[in-house]
Amino acid sequence: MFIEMPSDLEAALIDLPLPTWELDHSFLAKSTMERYRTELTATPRFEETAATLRHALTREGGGYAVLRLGNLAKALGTGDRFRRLVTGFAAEVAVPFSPFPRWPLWKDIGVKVDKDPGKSSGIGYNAFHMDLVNASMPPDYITLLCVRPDPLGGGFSILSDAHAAVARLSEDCRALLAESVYHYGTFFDLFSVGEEYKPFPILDGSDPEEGFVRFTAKMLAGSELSQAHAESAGELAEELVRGQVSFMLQPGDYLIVAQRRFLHGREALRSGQETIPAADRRLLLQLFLRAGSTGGSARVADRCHR
Ligand SMILES: O=C(O)CCC(=O)C(=O)O
Ligand SMILES: [Fe+2]
Repeated sequence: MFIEMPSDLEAALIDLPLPTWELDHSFLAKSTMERYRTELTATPRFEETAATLRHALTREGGGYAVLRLGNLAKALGTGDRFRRLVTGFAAEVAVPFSPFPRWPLWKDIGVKVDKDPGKSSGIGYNAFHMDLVNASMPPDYITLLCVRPDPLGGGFSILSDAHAAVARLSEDCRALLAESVYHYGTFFDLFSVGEEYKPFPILDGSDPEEGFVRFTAKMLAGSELSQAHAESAGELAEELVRGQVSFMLQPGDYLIVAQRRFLHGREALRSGQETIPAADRRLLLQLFLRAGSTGGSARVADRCHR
């Protein structure tokens, strides 16, 4: 789901001076949320665009969207002014926050040639996963803002409807995925995502539509799961790939993914990354959102107005 910006909105946003944001612990401050909302709703067609965005994320079968902000990025650069506008759009969906004490809201995901290739800023295939899978309260939304795609042409984003993939599995397989035997990664120094969850069930059965499919294909490698549990997780990984969509994020594209609906990943970057200066390599900025009362009430308002 790609959402183009109306040109009169684009023009108004280029001239809109949003103030620096403030944080309240790890969350975007309520005063900033309100100020941004007041400024943004005064621009032409903003509310309609924000409603389209929320609808793409919450409609049946939906769960991700790409806001095309390339013209704004071109006009404003990708520094603070642009990031404030994008933060304003994010705040129309849910409350922006930073689980990493070291990073103020937006976190860089660059390219490191010597890192584990399958991980966040690695150069390889980043298999289907949800972010912060081993937290008791993972972020409701993950968002990725593309500053620069891979200049060599790799790094397609991949997405798959997690509940649709689960629905294609056998009942026996689903029963194994509902057992609390899975685990992944380490957990320390994280804000506002609850506690470490270990071991966890992939399917928690509480709400088949809205619950997390707590999965990362990365947990399949080298974990001491029983063969039956490992095979079930492997089948889910295969179904996710079978149902995947993929696309290349362009400069200024802003991808938002509802983690309760879709899992995400990345195709490998093209080989030859070490020949590209670090400053010219692919660069994404990551921001997480928590569906709090603001996002929730905004969504209820949408429904009433439609
Ligand atoms: O590089 C990408 O496109 C995705 C990165 C990612 O999923 C992550 O850092 O968790
Ligand atoms: Fe991720």
